[in-house]
Amino acid sequence: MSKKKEEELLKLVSEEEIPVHVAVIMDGNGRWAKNRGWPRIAGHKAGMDTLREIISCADEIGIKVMTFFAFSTENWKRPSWEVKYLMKLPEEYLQKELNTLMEKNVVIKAIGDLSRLPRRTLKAVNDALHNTKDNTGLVINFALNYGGRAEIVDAVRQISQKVAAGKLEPDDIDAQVLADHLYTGDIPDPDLLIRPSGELRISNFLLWQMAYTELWFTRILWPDFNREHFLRAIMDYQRRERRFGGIKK
Ligand code: V0D
Repeated sequence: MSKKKEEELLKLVSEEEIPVHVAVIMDGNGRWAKNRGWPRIAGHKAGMDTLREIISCADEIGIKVMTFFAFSTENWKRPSWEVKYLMKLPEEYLQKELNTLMEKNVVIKAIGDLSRLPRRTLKAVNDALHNTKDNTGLVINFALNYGGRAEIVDAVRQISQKVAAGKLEPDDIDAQVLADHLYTGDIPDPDLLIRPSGELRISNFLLWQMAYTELWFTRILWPDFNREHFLRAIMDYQRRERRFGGIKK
């Protein structure tokens, strides 16, 4: 995008109504590569450049939390060579980006069943969590081996164990107790979900947390998604907020 166009768009984004938490399904990488006659892997690689661009834009406009759906519990069904390649990406990304992310004061977090990730992947992610835990800036939350139903099932299991052990009364279980047992911990619910690539579904992402989230879809594929699209999504979100602003709260 041209510098001028970006400045124009930035002026249209209200500084007062920036969403706190934006969730993104990074979808369409394989199709983007296929359209060019390239291997799917090339799409994932291009998707990583988009990730970098969107994180820097989110940081600039003052978003507090970005959650990126990087790998779902269903993605294990993909060909083993693709899964193997995907599992190298956290390490590759962090090797390239960790310095910049530290300069930006970014906190890296992860949600999902991390115990099932390959050892090297888990080590790279754990090191990043550790190295950024005392930062105070933008939180980048990666959903890895994440599934919304599995997360709720996990929470119910933990709560049941507390009940069985006499540590919790069934009558004391409410929405807050359930939310407290999800992977998202103290991360606020997303205000906005962005899903590129033309699919109009939630696909088992943050099921509980998205009860009131504004949904924004585009047919643009993730590797083609850029700051301009991102700022438009934020502007649309702000328009919706204003329209209902009078009767909300
Ligand atoms: C592929 C496009 C960064 C979407 C982006 C294992 C699909 C590139 C990470 C990453 C993936 C994860 C954790 C972390 C740091 C970086 C990543 C996966 C796929 C799945 F702490 N990109 N990325 N993880 N892609």
